[in-house]
Amino acid sequence: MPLEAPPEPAASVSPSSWLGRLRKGLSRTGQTIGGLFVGVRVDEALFEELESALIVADTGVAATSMLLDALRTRVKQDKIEDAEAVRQALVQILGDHLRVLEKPFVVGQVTPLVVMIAGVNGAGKTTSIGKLAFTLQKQGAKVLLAAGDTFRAAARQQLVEWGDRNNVTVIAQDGGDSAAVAFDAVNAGRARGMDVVMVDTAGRLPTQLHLMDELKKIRRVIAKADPQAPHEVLLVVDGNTGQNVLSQIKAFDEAIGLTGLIVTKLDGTAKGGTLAAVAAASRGVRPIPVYWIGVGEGIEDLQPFVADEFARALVAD
Ligand SMILES: Nc1nc2c(ncn2[C@@H]2O[C@H](COP(=O)(O)OP(=O)(O)OP(=O)(O)O)[C@@H](O)[C@H]2O)c(=O)[nH]1
Ligand SMILES: [Mg+2]
Repeated sequence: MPLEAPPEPAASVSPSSWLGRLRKGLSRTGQTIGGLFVGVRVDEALFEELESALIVADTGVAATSMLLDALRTRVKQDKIEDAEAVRQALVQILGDHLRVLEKPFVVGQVTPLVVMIAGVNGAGKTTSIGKLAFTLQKQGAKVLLAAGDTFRAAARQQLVEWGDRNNVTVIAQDGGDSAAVAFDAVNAGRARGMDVVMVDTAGRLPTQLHLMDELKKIRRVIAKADPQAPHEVLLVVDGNTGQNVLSQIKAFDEAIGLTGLIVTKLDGTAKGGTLAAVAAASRGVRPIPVYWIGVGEGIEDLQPFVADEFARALVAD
């Protein structure tokens, strides 16, 4: 049975506070996208400015031209003459464009839900696991963590600290094999009636083929503990990565079959357009949803991705 809906957020994590951080991050382009629409006429110059601003925000050429075409059509059809109304139309069009990436992260249909986390070095994997443990626990889920990053003792320690903060158990081995840690964790998760088992892994570049092979092995060994697992294979990407994120997604997807993304550090990036590029690249292929976005370093700084909210933040007035 699906777990109950999450409780209302506390005042300290009101949507306005994290949306504010998201907006502030996304507006670091010097000139904000929303700012383009203030006190100007609706003419070709506005569309040109908008095109550059979207490119600067790393929206990519394909998504930028899709969005601009849709906006021009809308402006013409609806005979929009007011710049603020154009901004609002863009928010709507961008929200619709991003919706392909929106999908709720469902916990409780299988137990334990085994979640494998991968990504390049420093993307925010371990931090996101810590935040996610907090979020899922708040929804009533029993969570177990696996310190699959066995390369560095400090990495293990970092996850153990997140475990302490959340009061959840962390399965770890001294210098052991990461696939073995993951295997133990899935078995322990089942034996202890856990709802979610999250497996951290060491950072790696898609070009480090032996490390990509190791990731495949971790996936295979998890399936030996539970043939249906891992149920979720998440790639954590740094929101500052820009267009390179597309090749990261492709490489990790080919290696381990991704089911979703976590996009971090959106509180400090001017590259929010990247998600529009990801959405454009998802057209006609299996989209890999963005389950969560990271908007800070704190335990509560993880939010579900909501296309309309993101569009509003990116094109804030
Ligand atoms: N501002 C901000 N910082 C973040 C966010 N997510 C992670 N970080 C920071 O990014 C840094 C790296 O985070 P980690 O969680 O250690 O990244 P990792 O992917 O586990 O790194 P490796 O295990 O070394 O590959 C830390 O300083 C985090 O606090 C976020 O959403 N916003
Ligand atoms: Mg880590």
